[in-house]
Amino acid sequence: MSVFLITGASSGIGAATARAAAQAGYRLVLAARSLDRLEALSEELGGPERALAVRCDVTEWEDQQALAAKALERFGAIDVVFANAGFGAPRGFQASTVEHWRSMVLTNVYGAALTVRATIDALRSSRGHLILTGSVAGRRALPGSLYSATKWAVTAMGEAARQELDGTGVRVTLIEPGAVDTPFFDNGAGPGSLQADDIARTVMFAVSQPAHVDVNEILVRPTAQSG
Ligand code: NJP
Repeated sequence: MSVFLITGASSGIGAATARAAAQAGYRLVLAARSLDRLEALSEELGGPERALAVRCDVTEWEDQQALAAKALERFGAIDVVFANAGFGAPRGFQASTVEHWRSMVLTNVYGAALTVRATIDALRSSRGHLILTGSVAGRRALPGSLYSATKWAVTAMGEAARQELDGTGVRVTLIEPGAVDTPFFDNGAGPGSLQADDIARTVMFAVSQPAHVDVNEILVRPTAQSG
């Protein structure tokens, strides 16, 4: 059974993808800061032999190294890495707080890079698959949105990793969601938005392609999203 590691697995897109991957027969490594929620999900997916819950703050290099080490210790390989942890901020260059900005930039950009750094040797060994959660906002700039700038960085990171890994057998996919109804939004994503399961299916489409097919980007909007 192949091994699927997910950051931001305690909620939303990450949790939905964990359920879809378990359904497809993967063993899971579930990472986030909320260990209680990860353990509940692990139980739901068959317990720690099937889904290992690991507390990991993606902005902490020690946590990321320990995450990769625990995954390898438990399962012996890592086949898919889904660097998905992230969050947003209110738009406006005078909105939010500088502390929130700092945390968002560190999580969305530095955190994703640390996940790649911590797992890239394991991916090379398994000829595995790296998936990053970018955004529609990483493909077009949103007004007053530093969040959008962090996701442009993720877009670049995906392509940078793809070029570094070219020829190794490792595939790299950027998932670029539009509005998805998850706790990402304090007050819901609005009517007609995507559900986390819609993005989970997209991820599973990319990973289930034959080894010679690398789906590099998938941008998914709700049918009714203009921007
Ligand atoms: O949001 P949510 P989504 N270290 O809040 C984790 C992107 N996206 O599923 O640590 C480790 O349900 C947090 O866990 P916890 C978005 O930018 C979304 O929608 O326990 N984990 C939770 O599991 C993000 O990259 C939309 O609090 C950390 C998860 O991240 C990804 O989709 C649109 C962490 C967030 O789950 C998943 O977001 C789009 C840390 N330091 C892109 N900080 C959308 N929803 O519309 C947070 O284009 N997490």
